[in-house]
Amino acid sequence: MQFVSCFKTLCSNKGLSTAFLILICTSVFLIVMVSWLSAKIGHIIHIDRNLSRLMNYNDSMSISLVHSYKDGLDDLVAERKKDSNRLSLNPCPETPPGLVGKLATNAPNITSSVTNDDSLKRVMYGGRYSPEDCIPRGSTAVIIPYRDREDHLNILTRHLHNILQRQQLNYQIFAIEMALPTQFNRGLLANIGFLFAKETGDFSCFVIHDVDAIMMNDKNLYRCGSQPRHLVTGSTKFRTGNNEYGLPYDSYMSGVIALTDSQYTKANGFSNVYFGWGGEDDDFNIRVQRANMKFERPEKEIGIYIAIPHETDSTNQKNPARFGILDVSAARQWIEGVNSFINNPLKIKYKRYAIEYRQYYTWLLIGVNEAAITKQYENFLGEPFAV
Ligand code: BGN
Repeated sequence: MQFVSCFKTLCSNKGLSTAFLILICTSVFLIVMVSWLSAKIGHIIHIDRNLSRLMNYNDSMSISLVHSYKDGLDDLVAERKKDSNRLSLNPCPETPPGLVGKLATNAPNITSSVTNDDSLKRVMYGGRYSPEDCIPRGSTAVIIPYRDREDHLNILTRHLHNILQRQQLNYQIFAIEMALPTQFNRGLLANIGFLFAKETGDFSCFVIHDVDAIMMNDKNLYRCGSQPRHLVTGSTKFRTGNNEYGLPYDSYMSGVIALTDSQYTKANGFSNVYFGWGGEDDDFNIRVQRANMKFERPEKEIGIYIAIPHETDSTNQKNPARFGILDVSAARQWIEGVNSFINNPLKIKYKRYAIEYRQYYTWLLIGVNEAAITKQYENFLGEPFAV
């Protein structure tokens, strides 16, 4: 009662009611400001925590640039929300229902950089996707080591988003670029990409993917198996006579491969000492065999790829030392590989110059010192190298 009479007095007095109004407005303003600020501070703390997690990962690396990190985190939150909604969903079917099989060579994603495809609208920043209507059977990290081929990367990533969504996969695409002036080193970038992907998410399958390999049959599922998988049964890169899709030799295990964490780790990943073109893939195949595993391929008509034609890259010259390096592959297998970036007396130093959560892929720019690495392993590089 006392409160009501007090209110009446306030309203009847013009000066007092203005003061009362100002008081209410200020309080509302303060409440809004405090909630906004605490949300903002929460976000900043969230970013800091994640950054320090990245920075502690390897004491020999440093981050000089970190872009779009906030966007990545926003998506992550959205993803988590989706996850909790998904709990009431059924697992995705063993065979995804929307697959069409062999693709037409003139499919738009293959020939140009499509921007209005519906699948692209569903991609989350950093090139991530998770099916909305079923629980995916595992999740795949696609790792693309490359340099200076943005045009190919744009075609490939758009194409992959289109197909991997039809395959009902939970996936993220990582593009791992080697900074100049070092010669390109595909094996080393694959290892760093593998470790980065493991740090980023919980992946059950890791696909190491050439930047110019365009999958031509969507039944080629980007999932792992009980053995490492070579997903290429033929490519236009190795066209022979009337055979549109060929392989250069039977033990060729390159282009696109899929391994679980334990398969990749058991082989100790790729060798890190192949700078320039050639050899690292043959070495990896031998590593897999020495670790008592064997690559398997899908059926012939399923593993077909178009290779995007390109000029020879001046910073990926044929490596004349590759024959000698391959000769002593066995001596190096357990002393250098993916373990070179974790706990190893002969740890390889590298720098993460940049991490960007781009629209269609997560981009990592890596710097290494070629001379230092070569010196580090000089006794394990075979004869011709010494010449
Ligand atoms: C091979 C290369 C592979 C390459 C294929 C297909 C070597 C090692 C020689 C000891 N291997 O000749 O790296 O993927 O051609 O182009 O050079």
